Amino acid sequence: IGGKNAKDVGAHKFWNTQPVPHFGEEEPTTDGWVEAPKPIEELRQDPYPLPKDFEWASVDLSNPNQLKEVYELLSANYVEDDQAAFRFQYSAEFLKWALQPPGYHPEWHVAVRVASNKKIVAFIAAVPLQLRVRDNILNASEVNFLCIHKKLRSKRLAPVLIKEVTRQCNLKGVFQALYTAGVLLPTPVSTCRYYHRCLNISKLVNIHFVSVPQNQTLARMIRLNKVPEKPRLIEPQYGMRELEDKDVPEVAALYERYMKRFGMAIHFTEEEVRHHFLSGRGNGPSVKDSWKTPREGQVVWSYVVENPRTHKITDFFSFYSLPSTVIGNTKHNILNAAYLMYYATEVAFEDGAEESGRLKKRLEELIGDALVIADQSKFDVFNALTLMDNNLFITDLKFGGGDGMLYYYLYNWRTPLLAGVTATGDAP
Ligand code: NHW
Repeated sequence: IGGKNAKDVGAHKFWNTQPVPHFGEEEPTTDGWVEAPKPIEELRQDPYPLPKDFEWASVDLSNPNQLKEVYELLSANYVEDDQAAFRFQYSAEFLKWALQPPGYHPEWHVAVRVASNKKIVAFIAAVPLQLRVRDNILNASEVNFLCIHKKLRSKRLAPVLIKEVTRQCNLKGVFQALYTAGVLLPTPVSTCRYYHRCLNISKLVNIHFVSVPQNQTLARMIRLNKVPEKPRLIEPQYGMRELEDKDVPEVAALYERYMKRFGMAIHFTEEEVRHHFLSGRGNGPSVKDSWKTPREGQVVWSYVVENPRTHKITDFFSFYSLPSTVIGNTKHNILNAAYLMYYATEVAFEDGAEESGRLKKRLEELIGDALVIADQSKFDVFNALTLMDNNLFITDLKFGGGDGMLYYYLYNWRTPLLAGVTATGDAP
């Protein structure tokens, strides 16, 4: 910590006041809070003051009108890439899925409205989770969807939103949080790079997501990136199929066991596994050949491999849909992107599986099939970060390194830099 960032010391007026490790400090050697938790009666009871003309509101995402208001704020004002060519376009279904997990608190969905016309101009959200950081299980929150309307930028409103959501978390006895950002702040616990597996080459070239390398032609690029039409493991002798409700206990156990491989992981109860892997799947029953036709409003794709002989679940993988608006392209206005979520395989627990390359081979089979399913579901690109075991398959499955980084942060928790989370992530 420090080093290259030493120039930033003192530059973060807001973050310098917060219980996070600051740039220039020694890297922590032990784990623990920065600021002790406070008893509830010592906490600030009133919301932080907002500039005049604005007021706080908690958003009820079960109310379709309010959900739409948040969706519209984010569609027009949320994260863009450095060139302002793409902007995340989370769907309303996605927002409900991400922000209403088991045990969510409506008070943690914080909006700022214009007092006169009630228009939502800023938003920040937190959801509860149990986070394991090395050997500690933290009763924490995950903060996301911080967004301020473009017309209200650079007015120091973000610190007020962050302080207010912190206050709401504290009021429920939560004093630690996990958050990620594409920008470098004090101080990441881990750093990941985005990797992209191009599927719809001609569209990706047309919208300037990628370009044809000088020594190549478009036709050759298309040929090189072609994926099979049918997932391999879907053949009955392998036993891959869509996740079903009855699999939840086994998948939860396999997830838990696999995630022990990494220094930091979210702990999921069975109810949470059901929510994150099943409930985001949209309407309609499980259909035969579902891998060819997404359901309406489908946010998440989850598949398991059931050993046809023992009927045990041996593997699973999942990915979610997060489209981006293509800014200023006349032919295409949406980039359909799939993002790799969680996966696990029993192969990881076999002796010597890593050294012998068996784990790599199995992950290539699983994620290779995820690519096929995503391609059949008309995704243009499949994204993954340099975390978990992703470095074992990204190169051979033809992912390419992007320019985007994702920094992982903990609020009010010190821990030495986490290597487990970034398999091949470059240090900042
Ligand atoms: S990252 C996505 C963030 N959102 C966007 O990028 C959307 C487009 N941009 C905007 O809407 C995923 C605005 O530019 C935002 C900043 C709102 C980003 N995280 O109001 P000012 C998340 O949602 C600091 C944290 O003038 P603005 C995670 C910045 O460093 N801090 O700026 C969210 C500066 O502080 P400094 C960020 O451009 C995690 C101050 O804000 C930040 O009008 C939140 C400037 O404020 C970011 N992404 O609005 C933390 N971007 O000290 C949760 C800028 O450097 C912490 N800043 O002077 C945990 C809380 C819960 C604890 C529970 C115990």
